Amino acid sequence: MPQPSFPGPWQLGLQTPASPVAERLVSFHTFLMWVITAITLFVLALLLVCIFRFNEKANPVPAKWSHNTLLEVIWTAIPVLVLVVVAVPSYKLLYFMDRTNEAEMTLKVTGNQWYWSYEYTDSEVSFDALSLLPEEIDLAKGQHRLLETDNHVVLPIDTNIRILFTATDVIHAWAVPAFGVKLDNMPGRINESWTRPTKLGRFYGQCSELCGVDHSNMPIVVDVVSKEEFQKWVAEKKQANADSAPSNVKLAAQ
Ligand SMILES: [Cu+2]
Repeated sequence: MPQPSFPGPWQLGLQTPASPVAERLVSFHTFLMWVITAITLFVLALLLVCIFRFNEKANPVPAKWSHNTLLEVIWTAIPVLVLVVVAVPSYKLLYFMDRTNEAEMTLKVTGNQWYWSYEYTDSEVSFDALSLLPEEIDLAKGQHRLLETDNHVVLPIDTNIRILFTATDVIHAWAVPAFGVKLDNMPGRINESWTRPTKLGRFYGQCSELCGVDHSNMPIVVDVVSKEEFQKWVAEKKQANADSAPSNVKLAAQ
C-alpha cells in the first residue's frame, strides 16, 4: 500500500490531492497565492513610495489637490477586475464540487455524537466507525493518534462516488482533505457531494464541525482499493452482516 495521506509535523502546504476536486482546489489555492502575493507587493511598493518620496524632508511643500478622477476610476476598476478574475474560477470549482451527474455508487455518511455511521446504499452494507482508544493505538506500527478507527471506509479507485451527509443529533462535518471533501452533516436534512479517488492508499480525516465534548474523537479512515478488491470487500461485509443478523433479530424481538 502506498504512503498514507495524513497531516505531517510542521506541514505547511495542503495534503497531496487524491481526487479531481482536490487537485483543482490545490491549483486554485496556488493561483490565489500568486494573486495575493502580487497585490501585497504592489501595496508595499506604494507604501514605500509614499514613505520616501512624500516625507517632510523630501517634500517640504505638499500639494493641495484632493481629487483625481482618472486615479479614482483606476483604483475602483482594478480591484473589480481582480475580484472577477478570482470569482470566475471560484464559482466554476464550487459547481464542480457540488455533485456528479454520473454517480456509480453512493456512500451515505451519518454523524452521531460521537462516531460515524456509513451506509453503502447500493449494496446494503452498513457499519459504524468508532475512534480507537489511546491505549489501542500502536504508534510504532505507524498508527496516528486521534486518527484511527475500528472500521475503515473502503472505496474503489477511479469511481464516481456520490456522498450523502446527514446527522442524528447535532451538526457534524465529514471531511477528508486528500479528497477535497468537507461538508456539514445536518440533522434532518441530506447534503450531497462527491469524490473520485485517483490514488490507492489510506486517507485520514476528522469531524470538522464542533459537535460536543468528543468532537476530537471522531476520526475518518478511508482505504482506496482496486475495483476488484472493493467487490470482494462488499461480499465479505454482506456475509458478515448476514451472519450476525439472527442475533440482531433476537435482540430486537426481546
Ligand atoms: Cu462531530
